Amino acid sequence: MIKIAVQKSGRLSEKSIDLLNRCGIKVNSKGSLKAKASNFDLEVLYLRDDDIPKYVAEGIADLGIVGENVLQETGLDLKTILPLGFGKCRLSLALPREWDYSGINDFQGKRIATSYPKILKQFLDGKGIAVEIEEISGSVEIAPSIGLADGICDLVSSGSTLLKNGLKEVEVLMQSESVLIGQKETQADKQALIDDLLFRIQSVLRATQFKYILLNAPNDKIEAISKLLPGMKSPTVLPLSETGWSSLHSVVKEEEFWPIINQLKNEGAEGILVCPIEKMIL
Ligand code: PRT
Ligand code: ZN
Repeated sequence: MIKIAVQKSGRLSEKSIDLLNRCGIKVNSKGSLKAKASNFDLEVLYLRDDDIPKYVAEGIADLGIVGENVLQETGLDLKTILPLGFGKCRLSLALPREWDYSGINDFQGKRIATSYPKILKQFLDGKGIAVEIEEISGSVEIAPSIGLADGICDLVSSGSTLLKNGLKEVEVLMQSESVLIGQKETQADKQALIDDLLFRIQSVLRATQFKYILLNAPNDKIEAISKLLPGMKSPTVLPLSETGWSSLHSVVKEEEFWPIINQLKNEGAEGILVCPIEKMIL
């Protein structure tokens, strides 16, 4: 049995469980602090995100899903196995909107409120800036307006929280997303299960980047269209019942699809369908 630690309730909870579900692993996520999967040798531990790296470092959990921001703040020597693509945000310094910001030296000697004192100190030390750090665990964005600090260092995604609190983002310390973490040295008897889970996660993540594409084209254009849509090995070409026409099936990266759409149409492609892929095994 392997154990994976995920956030109990918060921004990463639902997506973490959803990822396991999409890997075909059925796990009850309601109410309890731990739950065994019904069809995989896996136990899920539901924890506060800040505690997840420590549980993995101490071997209580073999794997964990956590934001890179939290992992870096704990400073623990763990292995980042895979970026998972959700929970994207950045850790930034922000100042009151009216501040006429001229550069990082503006922070010299100032008071900064944050829940990320280690990352902040490391960043500013590297730039020769000394500040007074007010460590607080939540509602960081109100610190300047209540006189607790001159500025803040906090996570930003849309930027609307900063805006609502009269603040502006002036420096980005790090970009972050959720990652799968593990120990540097895995226990040998667990490696096969971990590899199985990783294989499933990679198949699911890969599938989200690709689309299945089907189109109809005149037979004399199939070669040119195949060059635009090479797919995993080569496209599937099936004859249509209408003479002289074929249906071509392939896979394409989502971001590559839009730039080639006009070329496909110019080559005579018609009836183009683009569908999601659930799992993709190379
Ligand atoms: O209870 P527990 O300790 O487990 O949860 P938590 O309250 O510490 O964390 P939670 O659930 O808020 O966030 C979990 C993880 O989600 C973080 O560690 C990040 O890796 C990731 N994440 C992604 C974010 C955001 N985006 C985010 N926007 N975490 C927090 N925020 C907050 C930010 O602190 C600020 O208050 O959202 C606000 C800013 O959002 P915008 O959209 O207004 O810019
Ligand atoms: Zn937390």
